[in-house]
Amino acid sequence: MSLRELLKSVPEPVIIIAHRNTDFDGYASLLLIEKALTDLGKRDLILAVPEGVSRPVRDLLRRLNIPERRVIEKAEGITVRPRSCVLVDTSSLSQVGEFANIIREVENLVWIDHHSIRVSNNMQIRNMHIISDRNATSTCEIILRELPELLENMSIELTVLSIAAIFVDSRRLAKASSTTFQILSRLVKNVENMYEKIISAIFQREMPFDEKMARIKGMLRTEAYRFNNNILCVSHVSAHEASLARLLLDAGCDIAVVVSEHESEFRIIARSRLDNVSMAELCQRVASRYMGQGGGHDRAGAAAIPKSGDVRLRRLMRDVVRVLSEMLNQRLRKVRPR
Ligand SMILES: [Mn+2]
Repeated sequence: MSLRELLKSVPEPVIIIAHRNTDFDGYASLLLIEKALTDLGKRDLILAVPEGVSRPVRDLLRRLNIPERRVIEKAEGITVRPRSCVLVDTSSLSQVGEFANIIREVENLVWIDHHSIRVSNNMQIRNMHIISDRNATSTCEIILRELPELLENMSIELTVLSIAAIFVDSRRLAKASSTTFQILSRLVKNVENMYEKIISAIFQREMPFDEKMARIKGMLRTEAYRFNNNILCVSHVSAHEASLARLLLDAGCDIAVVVSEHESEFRIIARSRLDNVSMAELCQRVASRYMGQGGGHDRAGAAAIPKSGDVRLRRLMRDVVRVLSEMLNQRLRKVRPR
C-alpha cells in the first residue's frame, strides 16, 4: 500500500509522533504528515514530541519569524485514546519515552524513518506498516517523494523546515541522490528570494550559554581510547549530548559516545565515522545489560536505560569501552595526556 493509501485508511484520532527533543527532520516530518492527513480529510489529529522541540529548531523558527507549533510534550497530556499513530524519524521506541505505551495501544501504526527500524518483540499492533529507506537523506525526503502533492503551494514554514531537514540530515548534501536534488529544487523555488537567509539561519547559530557550558564540561570529562589508528572518546553531560558528540567528532575522535543521566533513565548516544562497527549494535548491547533499549544505524546510535540500583554514569562509560572492545575483538588502550 502506498503512503497515501495508508494515511487515507487510518482511523481517527491519529497521533503523530516524532522522536524526543526533535530535530529539523522530525519536526518537519511531523508537520508534513499533519498536512497530508488534513488534505485527506482527517480532522482529529494530535501532534506530539516527547520533551518538546529541540533548541536549534526553535532558534531557526524565531530567526525567521515563524510561529512555533504547539505540540504535546508529555504522555499524560494525551486525553483521548488515539486509534492510529504515525511515527516519524524514529528508529526505536526507546526514542519516545513514555509515549511508547501509547503507541503500543493503537490499532494502526504507520512508521516512517530513514534509519533501520527496530521493532521490539512486545509490540502487537494489528496493523503495522513500516516505511524505512536507508538510502534516503531524511524522513522528510521519503514523505515528499511519496506525497509530491505536498510540494504544491507549500507554506513558507513547511518549505523552510523541509530544506533544513534535508540539509542537516544529509550532512550538507554529502549524502544525496538525484531525488534529493529534485525535491530541493521544488522547495527552493518556493522561497527563491529567501534562500540565502534560510541557509545562514540554519547554519550560523549563536550558541546558547548552557550549550557552550555543556560542551566545555563534556570535553573536560572526555576519556580517550586508541585502537589501531582510531580513537574512541567517551564522556558525560546532563544536556546537549548531540552537540558534544558532534564536537568530539570534529576534534578528531572516530567514535564519540556521550552518556547522560535524566529524571528516570540514563541515555547513551554514539556517533561514528567508521564503517566496520555499528553504533546501533553498540547501544543495543550496552542497554540490554540493564533492560534498556537501543538502536539506530551504523554511524549513529542511541539507547535509553531505566534507572535502577546498580546503574551509574561511570559504569556505563566503562561498559561502552568493554562492549566496543568485544565487538572489535581487540584491546582499547587508554590515551593519557603524558
Ligand atoms: Mn532524521
